[in-house]
Amino acid sequence: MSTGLSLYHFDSCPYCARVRRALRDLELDVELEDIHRDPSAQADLVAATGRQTVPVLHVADGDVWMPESGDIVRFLYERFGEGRKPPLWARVNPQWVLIGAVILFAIFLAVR
Ligand SMILES: N[C@@H](CCC(=O)N[C@@H](CS)C(=O)NCC(=O)O)C(=O)O
Repeated sequence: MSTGLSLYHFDSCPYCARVRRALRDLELDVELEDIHRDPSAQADLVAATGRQTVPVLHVADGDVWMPESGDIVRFLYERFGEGRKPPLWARVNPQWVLIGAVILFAIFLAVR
């Protein structure tokens, strides 16, 4: 069954990885549009959203373009999770993981 979903993303984007992991967890069949490999996907994204920032989920039903990895993950679990809540790893913003790692590294350097 087609979900009518397309994810605009690129490989090395940590916010995109968060969404791709949720897609795998929910076993959803989603069209992946890599904006670094496919100039026409990038052009479609810019035409629709006015921005090049990814991830963006396109929902064919209603022609909705949804940015923000946190909003996308919440939407996917609400629509397809059959009552499941997003797991912890899906709720944590990758930016906070990076900041936490930098702080821990700074503490390590200070006390060693
Ligand atoms: N708050 C956004 C951050 C998205 C973001 O910063 N994406 C980066 C790649 S990881 C991007 O598209 N940067 C390109 C740009 O801003 O033009 C989210 O959670 O989805």
